Amino acid sequence: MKTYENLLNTVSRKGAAYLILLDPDTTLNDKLTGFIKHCENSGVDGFLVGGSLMIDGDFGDFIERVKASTSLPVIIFPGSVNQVCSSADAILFISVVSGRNPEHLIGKHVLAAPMIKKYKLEPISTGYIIVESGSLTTAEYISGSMPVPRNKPGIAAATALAAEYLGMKLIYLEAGSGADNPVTNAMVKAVANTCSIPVIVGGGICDPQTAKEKVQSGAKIIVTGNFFEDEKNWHLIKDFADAVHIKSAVTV
Ligand code: 1GP
Repeated sequence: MKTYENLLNTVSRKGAAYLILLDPDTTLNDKLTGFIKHCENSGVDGFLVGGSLMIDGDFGDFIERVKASTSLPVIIFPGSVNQVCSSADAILFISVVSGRNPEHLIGKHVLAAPMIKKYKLEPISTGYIIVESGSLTTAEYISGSMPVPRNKPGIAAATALAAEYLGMKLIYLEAGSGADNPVTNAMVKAVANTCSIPVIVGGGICDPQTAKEKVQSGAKIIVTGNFFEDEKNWHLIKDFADAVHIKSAVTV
């Protein structure tokens, strides 16, 4: 449970943790190491690595490149069973609890579990709630599941509570990568007030103020991906990290 406990420590010290999603299909090629160093120097707390398609290259190689570039936690955010590999620190063991597709509730897990054990990866059981965000997202399409309506926080809260009662360690409220709209503050509040496990919020967060609002609504981990695929935005990474770290801001 080392990586999970590290995350909880970060949340308790800083108020919330800020993770950057690295997608091997879209992230930066020869600029990867520079980007990771920039993230480290800007106060990012760790990296999620994963993608829905994995069209190019080798996922294991990509993880090794990331691990070689940082001492921060590197956590697999698997788009498929092929993305279970040995060199990461942990893997989000995701069940798409917003959907009713058995493959994403238990099927893929049966295939992945023996590999996770063999590689001695730390599995972090995560209830993944896909939220409708304006137009069909890759997460909705690939998982073959219906999202929670964005104006129904009660459904998200009940779903998250069920995931907690099933023993999951994190809730991930996902609007989808590149979402038109992030998950609403009302939904983040409803879920955070209902559950006692940490809530991750990601998808469509494109400015520090929005990240801060999600934390003020109760999110404990913020994830951004797409926004920093454009190098022109890199100078804002520290602003995002500072916005997420609400405790640090108060004590400085
Ligand atoms: C997607 O929540 C992550 O799974 C991040 O989304 O790429 O829109 O920041 P963005």
